[in-house]
Amino acid sequence: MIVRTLNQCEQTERRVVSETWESTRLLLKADGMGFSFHITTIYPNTETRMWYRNHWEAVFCLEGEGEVESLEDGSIYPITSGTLYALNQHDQHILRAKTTMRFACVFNPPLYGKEKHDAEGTYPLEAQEIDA
Ligand code: 9YT
Repeated sequence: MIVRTLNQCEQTERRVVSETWESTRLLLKADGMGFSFHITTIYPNTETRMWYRNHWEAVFCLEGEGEVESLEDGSIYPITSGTLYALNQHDQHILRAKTTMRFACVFNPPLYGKEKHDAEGTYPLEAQEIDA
C-alpha cells in the first residue's frame, strides 16, 4: 500500500511549478498504478492552453471558479467545485481561471514526474523520472 500526504509531496520534486499553474503529483508511473494522480492549482486570472495528444486526462474541480473552452467545437463550460471534465478525445482546450482553482487530475498513461507543457500544451509520452 502507498500512503502519502499532499504536504509531504509538496516538499519534493513531485511539486512542479509552471507559469499559470502548479501541480503536486502524488502518484506517478513509477508507482505502477497505470495512471498518475495530481492535485493542481491554477492561478487566478490566467488562461492555459493545453492539448494532451499523448494522454487522457480527467479533471475534477475541488474549488474555485472558471471555464473550459473546447477548441474542437468552440463550446465553453463553466467550471466550479464539483464539476468534472474529461479530455476523452485528446481535445485541444483553454482553461480560464477567474479565481484560484484547485483540481484533482488523473492522467492515463501516467506521467513520469517532471513534465511541463511544450509550446502546444502537450506532454511527451516519456519524460525524466524523479527520485522522490
Ligand atoms: C488542469 C490541467 O491539466 N492543468 C495543468 C497541469 C496538469 N494537471 C498536471 O500536470 O498536473
